[in-house]
Amino acid sequence: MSYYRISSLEQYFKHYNKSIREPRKFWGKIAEENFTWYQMWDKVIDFDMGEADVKWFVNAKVNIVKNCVDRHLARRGNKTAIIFEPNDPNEEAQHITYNELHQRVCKMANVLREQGVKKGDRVCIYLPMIPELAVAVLACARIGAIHSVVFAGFSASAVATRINDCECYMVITSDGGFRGDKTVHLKSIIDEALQHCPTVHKVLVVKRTGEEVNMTYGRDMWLQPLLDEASDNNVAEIMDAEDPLFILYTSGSTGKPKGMLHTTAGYMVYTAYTFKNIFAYEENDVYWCTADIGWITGHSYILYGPLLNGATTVIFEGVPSYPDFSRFWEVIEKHKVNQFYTAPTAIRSLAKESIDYVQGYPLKSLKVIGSVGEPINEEAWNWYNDHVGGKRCPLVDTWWQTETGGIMISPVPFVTPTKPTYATLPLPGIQPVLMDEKRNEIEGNQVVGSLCIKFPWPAIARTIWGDHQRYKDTYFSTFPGKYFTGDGALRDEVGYYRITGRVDDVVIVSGHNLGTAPIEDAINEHQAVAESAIVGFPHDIKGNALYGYIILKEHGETRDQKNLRNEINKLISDQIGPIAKLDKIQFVSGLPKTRSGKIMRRILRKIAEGDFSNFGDTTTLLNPEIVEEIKSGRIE
Ligand code: 6R9
Repeated sequence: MSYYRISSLEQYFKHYNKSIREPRKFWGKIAEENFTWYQMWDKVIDFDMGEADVKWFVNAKVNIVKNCVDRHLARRGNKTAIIFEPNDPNEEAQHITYNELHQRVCKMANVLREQGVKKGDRVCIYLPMIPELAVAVLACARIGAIHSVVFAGFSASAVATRINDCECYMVITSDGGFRGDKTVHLKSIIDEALQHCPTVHKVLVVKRTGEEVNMTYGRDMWLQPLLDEASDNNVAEIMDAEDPLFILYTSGSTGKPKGMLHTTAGYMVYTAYTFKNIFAYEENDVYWCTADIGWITGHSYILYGPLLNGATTVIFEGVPSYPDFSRFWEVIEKHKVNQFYTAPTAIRSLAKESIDYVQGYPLKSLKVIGSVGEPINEEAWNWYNDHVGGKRCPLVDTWWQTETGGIMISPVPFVTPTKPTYATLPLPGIQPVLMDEKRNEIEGNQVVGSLCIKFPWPAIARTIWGDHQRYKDTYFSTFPGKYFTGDGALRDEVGYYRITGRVDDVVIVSGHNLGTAPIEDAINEHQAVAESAIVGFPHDIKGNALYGYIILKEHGETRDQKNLRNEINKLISDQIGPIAKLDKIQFVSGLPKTRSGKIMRRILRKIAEGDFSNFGDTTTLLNPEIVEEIKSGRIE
């Protein structure tokens, strides 16, 4: 019997129980039957949760791109692998077959090798959502270079930090990119970043906008002429199961971003398996995930998961609001999309516009609709279910993280009965537990706690690049022996999970994880600022928005507050990116602090929310009088 596909609730429980009782047999069988390997493993799993040490498919040899592309050529060579839908609806969409994708990846892989990229080297990819982004990622994986995709909305200084942290040898970028009615000038951002990046020797530039750019002699090269010269014959690197596949940065609650490292075989097996089940993908379906490849959702469920299953995956360059708010629905009709996967923030922003934008489109091709990135509120869930899913498509609310590599808790469509705002049940292999403040596991149902996972799954990140101690401290020390997600959750009377949100200092704004510490660091660089504290507060469209409490140095107090607010947001925009700008800034004379000097963010959060009831225990505050002042100066 095969475990690859769950087709009934009874079977779900059967597979789930098998995966818990005999994880080695369960994953071993899936891995053996659905992938091509150069060499099989000695052991399915080897782990020590205390040391945060996990290995899957020990000593197996494999190449993930052979499995994403080459393996399909015999049967699906002429099938469309990627549909590229440009930002401008008047620009023609591209259909790239598996044969063409193979040829393009091989050429790109040869270019990388010719430019000196070797197995294990880090390559930073800073590109808009164009086919070259997919090709660059796959070409790196094909030759064993570790890709580090940086979302093309990040500023020069944020890119530089990420390039330096993992010491990239090369950057792949473009002249610019189109997003809605804007053009983003990526090459000039890279030029600025590279003034501070001594390890970068080569920059390959894709031509997309045709704008004029500076090319540094000996370092920068246009990509196309190199591809034109390259052979399409390329021998893939033989990779160990645990060889690094990619680094992807995620915000930490303190300090610099964390370079989450994913390795090859476990990630491959888990993203393929979850894609197949969560989207009920059938051979001729067209699948579309609207995320950016710069985030984990794009890595796992635009590229790797779909391609591993020989699927047709849409890459969309644009935004939901351009040229108008019917863009998503128009694309679904145009390409007859069967599975559609997007984020609550996009749903909320579209739901507030006229219903005519969506009602003009029957959306009959849709079979499954999905949500990811943050809790989906009931109103958004219902709107999505009614107007997009037509009440006939199962809505899969998928909970997971950059660190988990793939979807962890989600309904299986046509199998698990859905419930608004609930991610429902764990996938096979996933053992969630809720923990109380005393670090005990909470048994039974109708309970709330901190969400942990108590057994490794194949796609768990293996470490933080260059800092295993931080990995251990962040994820495995709060609840010893367990992986701590940083999220709170409740388990209802039937055992369904509902994720309630972060319990640490990460705020999710429009689906983007933002650590408050780096934003505070940016603000504190302003010469007029003495200290600052950032918290999230609920926002109709973005889910959460940022509220800043800022103490000014004396000379700042005489300055025009509006100008100061603008300068502070400009600083944040330059250092991190526009997504991290503050919606509200309140200048205060002090911050509520404990005797040990910790800012009591709980109180600041409540004030930002406008909830003045029950501040909890304030007896440990050094300066309780400040609370009144902050309350009365709250920005509406
Ligand atoms: C895939 C992704 C991870 C954090 C996670 C949680 C939140 C993601 C969610 C969800 C409620 C869902 N999150 N999916 N919360 N319901 N379906 O988004 O990864 O960017 O690392 O964010 O996002 O708080 O801890 P990442």
